[in-house]
Amino acid sequence: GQVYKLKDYKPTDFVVERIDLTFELDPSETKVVSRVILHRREGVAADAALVFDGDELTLDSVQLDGNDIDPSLFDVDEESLTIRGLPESAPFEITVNTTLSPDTNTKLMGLYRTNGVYCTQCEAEGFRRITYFYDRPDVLAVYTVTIIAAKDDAKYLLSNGNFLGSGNYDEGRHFAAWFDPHPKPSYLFALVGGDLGLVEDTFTTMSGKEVALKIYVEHGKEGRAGYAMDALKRSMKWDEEVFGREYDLDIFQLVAVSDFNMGAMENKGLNVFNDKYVLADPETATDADYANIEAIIAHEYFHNWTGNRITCRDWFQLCLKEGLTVYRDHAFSADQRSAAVKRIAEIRLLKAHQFPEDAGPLAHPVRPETYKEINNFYTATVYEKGSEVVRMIRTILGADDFRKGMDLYFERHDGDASTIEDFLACFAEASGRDLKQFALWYSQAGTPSVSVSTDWNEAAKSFKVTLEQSLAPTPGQSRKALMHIPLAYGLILPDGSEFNGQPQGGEAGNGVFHLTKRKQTFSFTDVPGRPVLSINRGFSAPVNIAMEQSADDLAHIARHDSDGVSRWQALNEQAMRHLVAVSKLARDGRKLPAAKELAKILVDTAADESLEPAFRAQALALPAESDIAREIGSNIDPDAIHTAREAVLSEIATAGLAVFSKLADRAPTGPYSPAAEDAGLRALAGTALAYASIAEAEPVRAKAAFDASNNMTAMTQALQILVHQFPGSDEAEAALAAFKSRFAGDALALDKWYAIQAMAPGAGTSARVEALLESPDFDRKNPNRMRALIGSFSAGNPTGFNAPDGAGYRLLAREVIDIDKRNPQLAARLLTAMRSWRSFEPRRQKLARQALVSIREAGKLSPDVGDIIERMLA
Ligand code: DPP
Ligand code: ZN
Repeated sequence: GQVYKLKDYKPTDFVVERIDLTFELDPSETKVVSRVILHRREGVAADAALVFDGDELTLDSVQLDGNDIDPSLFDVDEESLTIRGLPESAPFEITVNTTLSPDTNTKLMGLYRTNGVYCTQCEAEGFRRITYFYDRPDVLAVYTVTIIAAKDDAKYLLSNGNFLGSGNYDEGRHFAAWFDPHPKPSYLFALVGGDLGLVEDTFTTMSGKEVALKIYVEHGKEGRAGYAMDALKRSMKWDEEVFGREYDLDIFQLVAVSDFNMGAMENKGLNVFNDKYVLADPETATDADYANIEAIIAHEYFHNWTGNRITCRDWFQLCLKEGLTVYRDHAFSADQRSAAVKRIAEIRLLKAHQFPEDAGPLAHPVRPETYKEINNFYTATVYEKGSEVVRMIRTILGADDFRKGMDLYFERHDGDASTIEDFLACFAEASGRDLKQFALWYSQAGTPSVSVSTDWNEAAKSFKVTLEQSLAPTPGQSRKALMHIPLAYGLILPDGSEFNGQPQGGEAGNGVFHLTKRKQTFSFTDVPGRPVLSINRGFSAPVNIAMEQSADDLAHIARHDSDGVSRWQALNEQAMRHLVAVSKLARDGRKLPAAKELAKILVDTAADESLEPAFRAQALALPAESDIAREIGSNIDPDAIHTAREAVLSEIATAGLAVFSKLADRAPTGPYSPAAEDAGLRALAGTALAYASIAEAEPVRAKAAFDASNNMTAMTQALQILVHQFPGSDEAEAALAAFKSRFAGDALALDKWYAIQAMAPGAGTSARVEALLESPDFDRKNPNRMRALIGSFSAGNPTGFNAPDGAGYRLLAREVIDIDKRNPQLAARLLTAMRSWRSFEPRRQKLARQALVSIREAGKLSPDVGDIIERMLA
């Protein structure tokens, strides 16, 4: 396939002025008429042809200013429509007539049907599956859309922008028309047609304009849209208060659909959502679901400014809108909930998903410089690391200059298709800082390492901190330049207070070391007593820290750091060290030492009523098996890690049984509220229930909790304990059966039932997954269901997926090959679960390679899967 390169960017030869679309919806023969007004860009040769993108289209006819174009003047191939002989300077109109079959569109890109509802997904390159057009983000146009459909097939006919009107069309059909005054790229186009339930509200913007808010869901699910509506209104208010951004249409619509490749899509004024991120009630959604809904509703809404009003010049700039919008949704969630607990969850997620990506064959810069298939770049690096980079800009500039830079960005680039250079220039200008070295965060892949050493001179009362940075080669980047790494720090004195003196040796204002050279030493004088260094506080930079720090020093940080996130980091670090050490011993078949100290500090934390319950739950959640594997880095034996981690869990559980059995009963008892406080109590109760069950080695307590549960959070906590810790027990099987019959017909709830079973540890799980795949109600076409079963198994079950006989790898390979025929984007995404295959011990590596090779040899692969396979095997 073709390789696209950032440096090859070139504007189009023709400029689009406006586009009018008419759809006659039909399940198998939808007619699309696209009328586009264009003119030749100044300086473009008079004989330059117009080349529109297209993909799997049936072209019926094409006209120039209303007359059929002579066949000698246009060509159609697999991916384009080329028209020659166009006017030299005058504007002209091209009309393209295409026919589509939404019912057979299984890629879920372009116009498709889900549960009888017509819907579109155009990002990144889906619009070219609707009509021939300049399907690229730098072509902005004003859209008018008319939709015609049978009344009984599609009651609501929706598109972007403001409503123009509707009425009867002909026998049994009606129409609706929409006009979006904001010029937009084609990837933000959307259309929905269907018979849906509607939930309505309004929002009054800061300038007093009333906006109609409409959420469309499947009939019967209206009662589950309330939380999403509430989150939407809070998002709209927050963006006004924190970023000064006001909504800009008369109406904001959101449609929940059950078959969707992504989480959601920010189409202008008409967001389309995976229903998993809209629908919630206490009976069917967990606290985590509520938090995700809040975050994703906010994320898509915030795109209205960071993404839609200011969009990307090309897909290399994807992080311009995604990294920035993730940063904004993180800030929103932090304001709505406990900021420390939210940050801890972000750090966990970044390390679990982005760090392994950056350390393996799929590593790429936050702004990639080449791609073969853009769908494969909606990654943790572009999103999560992209957000961290924006967060670092704020750390370096401070809150005030950061806001000034954002204001300037909005003011200067409103209506533009922009670049990272444009974005950075606003911050440089607003703050007077040179961000050239900092910009390397966008172009250099890989997670930097910073080694830290300290030197305390008791006689001189001086303390030195030496920092040294390095960055390993990544695919296509063998040499790396030195980066600007902002490391927040604190010096904690023996009495727990903080030392405030400023160091010599480099820039270090506001509690941040600015590491800009390979090696730098920061020297503090007049320090009253030996301080403990708390480094990379709050994870100010997404780096690996290498530092010899004693257990006592870590415990000192965990007890005294003024920053809650740092206290968690210290506890987590202590747990991680122990787990890595015992995992290596287990791999070598050696006896495992006790975890007394770790158990004590964790049990003390659990019992400490001065700490937030959610924080205690995070502290008690040991690093996952995959986190330990990442830390070990090579020659990984997942079974050894599992054995070692289970032993540690059991020791903590036994040491703290009295505390845990008390906490397990402390979930809130009143009516369910998804608010952070109650969710925190439930998280702690669930964690405590798990520990207590381990200590007791009996499923009775968890089964009682399952039977007594009156919300999905408590229910899945108990179910998971039963299925993972007591597999095959009568209690586990009874709970699974009860769950399944209670939620039969509720796809989102059943997804949890599949996921919990798929993540049950042990080599036996692949047989269970095989059996579940064959169950009669298993819908292979639904992406949520495939992710729940195959995705949870391959990405969330280290011992099951990496079973020593290779059965897990073979299962995934077979499914990827099969899914690829219908939905390449989903197939490629599921396949990335194998990105760290080279870090396993030799036997598993060999089996993993065989599975990957079997995909490569399977015949015709999609560009999506082909690209991932090629990079993973390179
Ligand atoms: N819908 C995806 C997101 O919002 C892609 N834009 O991140
Ligand atoms: Zn986004």
